[in-house]
Amino acid sequence: MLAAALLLVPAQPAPGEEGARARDLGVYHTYDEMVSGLENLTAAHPDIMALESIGRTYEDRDLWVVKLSDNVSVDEAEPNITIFGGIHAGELISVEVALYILEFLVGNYSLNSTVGWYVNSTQIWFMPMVNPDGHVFAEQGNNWRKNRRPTGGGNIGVDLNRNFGHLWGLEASHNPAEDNYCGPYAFSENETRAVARLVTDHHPEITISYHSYAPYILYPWGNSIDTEPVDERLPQIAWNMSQAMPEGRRYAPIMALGMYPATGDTDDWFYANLSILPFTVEIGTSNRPVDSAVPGICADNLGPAMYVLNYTVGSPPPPPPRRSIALEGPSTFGCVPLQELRFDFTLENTGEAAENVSVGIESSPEGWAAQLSPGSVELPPGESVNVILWCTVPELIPAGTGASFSLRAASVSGANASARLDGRVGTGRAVSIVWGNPGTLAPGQSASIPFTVRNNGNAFDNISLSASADTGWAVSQVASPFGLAPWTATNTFVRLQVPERLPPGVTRVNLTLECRNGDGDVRLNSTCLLSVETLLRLEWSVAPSSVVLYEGSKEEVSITLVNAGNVRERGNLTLGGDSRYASLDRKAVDLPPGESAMYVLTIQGKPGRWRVNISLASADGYPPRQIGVDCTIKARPEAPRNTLQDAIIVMDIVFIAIVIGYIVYRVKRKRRKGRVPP
Ligand code: 0X9
Ligand code: ZN
Repeated sequence: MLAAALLLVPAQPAPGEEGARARDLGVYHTYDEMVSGLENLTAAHPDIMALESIGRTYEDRDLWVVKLSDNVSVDEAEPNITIFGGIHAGELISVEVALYILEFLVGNYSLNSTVGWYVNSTQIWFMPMVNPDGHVFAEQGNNWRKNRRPTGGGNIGVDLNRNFGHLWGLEASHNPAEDNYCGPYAFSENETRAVARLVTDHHPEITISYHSYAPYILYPWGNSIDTEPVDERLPQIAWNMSQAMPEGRRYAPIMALGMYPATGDTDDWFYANLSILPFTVEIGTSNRPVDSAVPGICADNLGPAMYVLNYTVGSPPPPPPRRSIALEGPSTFGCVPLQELRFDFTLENTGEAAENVSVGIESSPEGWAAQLSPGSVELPPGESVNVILWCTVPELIPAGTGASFSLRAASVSGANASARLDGRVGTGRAVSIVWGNPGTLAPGQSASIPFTVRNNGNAFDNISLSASADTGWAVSQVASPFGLAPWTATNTFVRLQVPERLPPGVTRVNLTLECRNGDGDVRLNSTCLLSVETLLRLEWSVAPSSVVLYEGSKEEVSITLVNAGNVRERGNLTLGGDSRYASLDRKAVDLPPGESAMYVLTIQGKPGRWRVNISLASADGYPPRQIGVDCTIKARPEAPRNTLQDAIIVMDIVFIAIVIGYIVYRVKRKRRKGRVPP
């Protein structure tokens, strides 16, 4: 604004120039100063300003017009507004107000969003000095109103504000000598034709023509011939323009006719022919207020001009809500291989609208498989959510390796935020033991239990192992300490003496390895569950399998014992059952697995059937196992008899029986004969 104003500071007259032609106008612009000021301002703001001449005057001056708009080189479909000043030559303040409004808009274009909105959404045409010939004549100290074209009879000048075509000449002077001479015919003047072309070409919705002086804001009609009511918007806008001025210094909004009737002015023609809403602002109380009053007068007139812009395009749309998100979290970390990492980040919506945010992660180096939760979230303004980064440190990673995570949060709206987390892998020690399968062990076995020691850490480890088993079990050998490079493994074994005597069946035993590293820290205890099967299987074989003998004779039975189990069998054979006629040649048993021994069972005795039990009474507490042997002892047989002797014996018996039968018969007859009859 200040810069813009400086561009328009009037220059001192060049040395040698005629003072009469270029009198110092103080804060007021001469035509030349205005032209160079507009050229400078346009050069400084070529994006929004275009300076063009829309015609030339009788004295061959350019009629300058500035177009102010975005895309200034393009005629856009935006509302047009036209601002005029200096139609009447001596009304110097009217040029200053028009220039001031231009400077204000240009200077605040990129500083004030409302000004930016007005400039961007309209095309504003400034013609600050419609009557340059008259102005230059006034600059020379002359009291002048009209232009400077000779009109015959030694007269000069036409009142441009009487030369427009609506009801031309009806309420204006036809005397060329007079100040309000309307000219020989409508639009007889270059200036009025240029203005007519300008508004016809761009058809502004509203125009403001600055004049001085009377503190009025005028709207049509300005003549007394048109009697139909005007568009009701005219008095409303004029009223509001007035209200936009500082209280106490407001110009009265009245119909122009109320000032005085006249025809041929700009506004009646604009309104009648183009339906433009035209306003004439009669500035203040002087055509040329003292220099010191000029800035205040210009500022007072800013409000009505801004109101007109606002009326035309409204207020700027509210700025879009501020979009911003923030992502905060830790920035450094340390870790060891295989460590489960978790980091908490806070994602906050620091803007003014809901954000649909996705969070992504990149790991360097790759392979850390970092994950985020949640990956996307709907966040109302002002709210925040916890975003968790999960990651397992890779196993095979040397100490000192650097790693970094780049988190990037991006909203659908375009807001974004990022966070970075840098870390370093430290020394991590990890040892694992994997047991081989020792199978089922046997009692007394000297067993090798295989296992693998693996260094899963990223440091060299001196491994020392010590093994222990359940009470009574001897660990006879374990590998001496050995070095284990990172991520390597060693296969080794522990030797174990299985006790000889275990209860029959399966015995389970824990074998525990304690694994230490070089620092002596216990790193690992690993236990293997071993199974030992104690198999008792004594197989008896007896030959012959059943024994028959005669009393008085002796029979020997061969008893073979086979140890088909997996434990040594020790003890004594004992005889049980009907064992009084049986005896063993020996009793002691001591049979390693797989071996056999033979015993002799001798049977001798009285006739009968006898079952002899032979059982092993275990010296080791195993249950007795037995077998039975069936023995039959028969009586000694008599001398052999012949059949004749047997027949004689039978005949003897038959004879005796007959004799006895006869005697019995005889006795019974004698008793019957001696009886006396009754
Ligand atoms: O007479 C004019 O042209 C204007 N006033 S000035 O003092 N600046 O000369 C007023 C024009 C307003 N229109 C009508 N009153 N018709
Ligand atoms: Zn005027």
